[in-house]
Amino acid sequence: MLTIYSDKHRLHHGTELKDGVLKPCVEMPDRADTVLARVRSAALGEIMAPHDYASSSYSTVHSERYVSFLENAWSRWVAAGRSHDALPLIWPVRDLRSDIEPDHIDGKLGFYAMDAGVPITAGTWEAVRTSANLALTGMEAIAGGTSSAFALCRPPGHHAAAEYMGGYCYLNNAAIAAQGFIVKGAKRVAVLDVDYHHGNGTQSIFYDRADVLFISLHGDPKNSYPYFLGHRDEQGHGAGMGFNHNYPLPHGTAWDTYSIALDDACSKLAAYAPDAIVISLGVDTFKDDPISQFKLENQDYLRMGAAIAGIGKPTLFVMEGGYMVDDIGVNVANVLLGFEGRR
Ligand code: Q9C
Ligand code: ZN
Repeated sequence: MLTIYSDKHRLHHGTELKDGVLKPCVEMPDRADTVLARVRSAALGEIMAPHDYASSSYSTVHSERYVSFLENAWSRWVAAGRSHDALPLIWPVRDLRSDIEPDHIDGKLGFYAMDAGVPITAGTWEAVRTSANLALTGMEAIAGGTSSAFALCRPPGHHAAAEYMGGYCYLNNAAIAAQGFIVKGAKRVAVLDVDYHHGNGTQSIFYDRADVLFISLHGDPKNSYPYFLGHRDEQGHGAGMGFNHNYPLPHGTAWDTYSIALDDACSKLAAYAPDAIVISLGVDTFKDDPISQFKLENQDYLRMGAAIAGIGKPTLFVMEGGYMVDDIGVNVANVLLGFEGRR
């Protein structure tokens, strides 16, 4: 399988507010390095660099003012006299106004963020745009006839919506790729999100559309981040009604339960007959993940890949979460090897 990768992810490493303390993000550069090392040692296939794309390529799913905010946030922060990572500290919840964008960077950060897990540093924008470019490059390879590809994205993307960042995500790489397929002429595209956390950003972006099916398997939001989206009754809106499916699963879910939901999701995907499938590939469903609560084992990821291959469509894998650094290389490669019918 073709892998698309860039070292530029290393430009992004920041701090998050976690357990009441500012700490280095668990979403760290070592993650991508481990995955790349395993892609090499498993001889998965060619590794290529991303093409460059203009910022307007991301405005297919994000608003122009949000992309412009991301591009300029660090220089605004520095101009306000700050030198540590930029983090939001105030949000326009419920009856506060969100119809007027603040001018001050402190107001903008809260306006465009859902939590304090999205630090902006000097190198963040370059890493973020390169991550989206990896997904676009993989999409173009598949649109050009390649049957599958793996975009080794970092930072991840599925919590980012049209106008907000959150959960280590800034641009929604999977959504940008899915929309890219549509722009290139696909009639229907499906996104299957297997990250432990609900893909709230991707759901939000495609919620009122029938041409992009979104299916997510994740920790029940009653007890797992992002808490405020991902329930079973969210099935789409307007033309999109019936094209959004959530499978919230309890803490402790292991392969026996997970695979039943995955098989059901794969049947829905096959019935939709998409021209292409985008997999939001998080492996934070692993039993030893430090921030998640499922119990999948190394070998289960081979089975996950085989189940996805069973749908039989051109497939773009886009890296999302997974924080047990020692195992994410093995687990990601197992999905890709399982997809290819290799062991
Ligand atoms: N510090 C992904 O797996 N943690 N994101 C709390 C505030 C949220 C996980 C954030 C975990 C987000 C892509
Ligand atoms: Zn996750």
